[in-house]
Amino acid sequence: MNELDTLIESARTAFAAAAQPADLENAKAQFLGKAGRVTELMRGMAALPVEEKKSRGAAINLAKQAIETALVERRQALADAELAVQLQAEALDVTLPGRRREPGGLHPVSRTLERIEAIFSSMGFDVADGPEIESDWYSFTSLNNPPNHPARSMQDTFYVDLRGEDGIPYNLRPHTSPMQVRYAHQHIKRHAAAFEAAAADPTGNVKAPEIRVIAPGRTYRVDSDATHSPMFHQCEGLWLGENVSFKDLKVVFTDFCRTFFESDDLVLRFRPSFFPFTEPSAEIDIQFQSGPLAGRWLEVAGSGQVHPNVVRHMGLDPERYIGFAFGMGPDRLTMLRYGVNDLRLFFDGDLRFLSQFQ
Ligand code: 2U9
Repeated sequence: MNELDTLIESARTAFAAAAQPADLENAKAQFLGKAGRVTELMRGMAALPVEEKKSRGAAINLAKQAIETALVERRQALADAELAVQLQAEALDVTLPGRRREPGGLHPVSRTLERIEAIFSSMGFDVADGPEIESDWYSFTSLNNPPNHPARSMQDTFYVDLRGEDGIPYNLRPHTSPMQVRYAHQHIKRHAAAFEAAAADPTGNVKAPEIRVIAPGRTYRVDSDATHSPMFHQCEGLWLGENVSFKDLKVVFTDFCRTFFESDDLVLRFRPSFFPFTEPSAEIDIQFQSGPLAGRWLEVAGSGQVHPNVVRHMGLDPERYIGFAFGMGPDRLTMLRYGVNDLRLFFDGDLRFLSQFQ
């Protein structure tokens, strides 16, 4: 092997030994750089006789080209290896299952609220919705709560840091009844001509449109255990007219319970009770005749004939307008319907529980 072949061979070996691009550039300098071996050989030609210079120059050039080719090949090999490592590191397993979006669904209590709304709508009730932050007048005074009633205390009701015109802080509504008082005010305004005509008619034959409304929604009380949550749901109902009686309450509520629980032989019991906003008042219990809850009396609602003071606060004459109201807890109705024994499960947001209702 001649001197030039040996040089090419040692360049190839040096390039092959370079594990990194920077090592390779250092190796290149040893052979092709200003002080490199090839440059040295070129300089050595100066001492040669003219006739030898040509062939020697051509041979050195060939050797130089061979070294440059080896360099380019090694550069490419290092770049390929680097790319291969990167591809390996960033490899995607296209056989992994995708991140699917699970189908969502309505919260069980929302399903109950929709059911209640559908049933009462079919009986001609409007559905009213309104503020959850209420004034003292709407939450308590309009509903015939005396000024010192314990429901007004901070042990029972949440207050916000904002006072109404009366100087009393606003509260988080403890029931949805204020909404029905608001609804009555709107209803009377909307049908003002009819109410005036009815009031002016000496025969009593002219009637204003009745108030028939339910108010479902969130309510708040200072209370927390397995059967009470500081935020809970209520649905109250109100039917006021000139000839609406307790009999109508019994018919409406029996029909509602039988439809809601899909149980035609379910029976109701009205038990005397007391509420400031109704007089007389009654608790409503139901009894299933079959199924897991058969035979037990279960309390599902409160009710009563609307108190004359409340009728007056709604803007109506209690000598003329009479009717009934009721209130129930959709959370409790949901527990009964699905056999859930801890109210807190509804508000923990645990999908293992919630997804069972889809
Ligand atoms: C107006 C006048 C009267 C609504 C009524 C009840 C009886 C009642 C409870 C049931 C379960 C609340 O969620 S609960 O704890 N409610 O017992 N509510 S009568 O009476 C009204 C409503 C509006 C204008």
